[in-house]
Amino acid sequence: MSTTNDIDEFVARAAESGKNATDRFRQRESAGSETDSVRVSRLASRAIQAINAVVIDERVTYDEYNALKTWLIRVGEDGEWPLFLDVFLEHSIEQVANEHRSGSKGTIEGPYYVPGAPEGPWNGEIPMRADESGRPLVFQGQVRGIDGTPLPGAKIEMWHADSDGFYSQFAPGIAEWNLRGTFLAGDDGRFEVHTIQPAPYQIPTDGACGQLIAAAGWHAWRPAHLHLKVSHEGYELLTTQLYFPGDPHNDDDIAGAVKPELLLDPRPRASEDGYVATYDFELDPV
Ligand code: MBD
Ligand code: FE
Repeated sequence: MSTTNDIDEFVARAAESGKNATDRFRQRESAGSETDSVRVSRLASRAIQAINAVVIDERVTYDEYNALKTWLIRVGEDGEWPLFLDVFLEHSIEQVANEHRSGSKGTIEGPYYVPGAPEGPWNGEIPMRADESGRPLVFQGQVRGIDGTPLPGAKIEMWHADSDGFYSQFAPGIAEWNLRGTFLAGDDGRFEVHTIQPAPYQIPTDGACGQLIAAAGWHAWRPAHLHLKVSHEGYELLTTQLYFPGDPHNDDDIAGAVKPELLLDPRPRASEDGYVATYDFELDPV
């Protein structure tokens, strides 16, 4: 049952997630690389022209222009630039970056990756709370090259939301590495990870992104997903997400990051509660 307190708590914790993503991004990315001025000029000119074309086309008013200024200032104040960009732009960046691949499909990384999650086995179980709620999920498969060669020792980094839709290190009050782990494939390239089914994710509703979504009458949902980075020396790193069939938002993910190849096919487990989902990764050689 949802009470007002639950909703207040959700809003408070979700709001911090956007802001924390800005702090994390700053820690990870140094000042930003030098970009050649010809390229800067070309990209900046085209982006500015594209927005000017919308203004002329749509007869944008001073009231609307001032609303835009107010909103852009707020995106920065709320620390939601990484959230906004990863939700509305990263899918195109990823499309361009990965068009050449013939192996498994990638999709966006999103704002909540943290490098260096502790390495298991721990009997294949991702770090989780003793009373972690959610349906048990066994995620298994094999990592291969695109020619079918198994890749022993391939690294599988996995991170995902809990059954309330919160990510550790971004929403407060969750143990540091909860539902974040690094796993190594065996000699045959096979891996098995025990976790719980994540909940669908709602973009924080009380910050600047939420304000835009509400003002536009959009919904704020991403379908439930597992985030993965799969890597092996000599192969291109694969950053991807996997989704669950039947999720109402698989067809209208606000982040535009679902692809048909990324849907799992979970089966009920024979003797225990929960599901098994099998997914094989094929990595492109560098
Ligand atoms: C997420 O969990 C996510 O994966 C993306 C892309 C954006 C916001 C939240
Ligand atoms: Fe996510």
